[in-house]
Amino acid sequence: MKVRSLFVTALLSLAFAGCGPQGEPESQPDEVGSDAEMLVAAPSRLFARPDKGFTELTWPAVSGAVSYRIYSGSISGVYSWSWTSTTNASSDPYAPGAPRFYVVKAIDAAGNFSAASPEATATAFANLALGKPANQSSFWDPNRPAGAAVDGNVDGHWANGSVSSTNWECNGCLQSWRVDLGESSSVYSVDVWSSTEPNCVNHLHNVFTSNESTTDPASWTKRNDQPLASSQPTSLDLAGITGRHLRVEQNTPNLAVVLAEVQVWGTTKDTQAPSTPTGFTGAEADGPRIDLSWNNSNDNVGVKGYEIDRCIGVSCTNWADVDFTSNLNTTDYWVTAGTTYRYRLRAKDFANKGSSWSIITVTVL
Ligand SMILES: [Ca+2]
Ligand SMILES: [Ca+2]
Repeated sequence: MKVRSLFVTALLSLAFAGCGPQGEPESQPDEVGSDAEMLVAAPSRLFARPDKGFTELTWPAVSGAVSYRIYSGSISGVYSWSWTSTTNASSDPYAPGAPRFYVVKAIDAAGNFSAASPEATATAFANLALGKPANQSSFWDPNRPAGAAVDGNVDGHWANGSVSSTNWECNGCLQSWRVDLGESSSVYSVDVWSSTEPNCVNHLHNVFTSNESTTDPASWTKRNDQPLASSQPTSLDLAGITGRHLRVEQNTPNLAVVLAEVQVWGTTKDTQAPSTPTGFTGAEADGPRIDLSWNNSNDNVGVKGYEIDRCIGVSCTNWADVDFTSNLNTTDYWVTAGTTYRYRLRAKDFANKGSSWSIITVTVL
């Protein structure tokens, strides 16, 4: 029985697992002893969403469940760790930067376990800048090196030794700081921690990235032209750009770049598009309206959401936006009786790569 062999695999893996930050070795013979007691339904879906150093897991609540057991591992179908959640959401801070695979089971009041949910996978974003080679346009003193902004310490107090600083004066130039991530990477967001010294807060900085092996400022792409926020850190959403180098630059001549820490959240370059969503259906309902639903796609890093377009006519191609959602359904209320609509659906990952389209046609009677 497929479910049973999954349980046995999980238990064998758990028995030989080492230590970890959240998962705990399974010690109760719960699943094996309850294989005839599938009284509670399995979670119908599992969503794994990558974030900064962890993965967020959510699933539809199961009627009759009092808690849930989440299983994770680095190989599809083999789960090395498990832990319990009393709600239908949990997060996994384990192994950022590498794919993790998950299933979840519901547990009822009598301690019976359900079968496993469908498997989900995600790669949590890692801080790609941590400990990487950094440089700056000038140096204030040996105790404020460029590397202090990638040492893993966000302490912004000048005296505590974890802040980088350029000089101030430079004949009217714009001082800058930069880091080399070592390889072309998929970058999703950047957190810039300013120094917290009163004369350093709210300095204006710009952030540039480059995928080229060059330090020529003119060839880099500016990613923001706004002052960094006064709150810590300033977070920039880079929507899965490809980049290797990142530069933080003053926009005022003769002011220093003073940085407590720069965190570049991403993964190795993501070249794999999500799988095409299956089970795309559209049902006409009173209103009139069309209810659209589909099954989830998978991706090596994570599915950010689903793009839905429509056009009018059986063979139309002039697509217009309907929705972009991380849910597995949406409703089109802007429909007219006697009209045929064509819908297309695709998954997009965090690097903005799209799956192939699924296309259906729905007629409103
Ligand atoms: Ca630091
Ligand atoms: Ca991908």
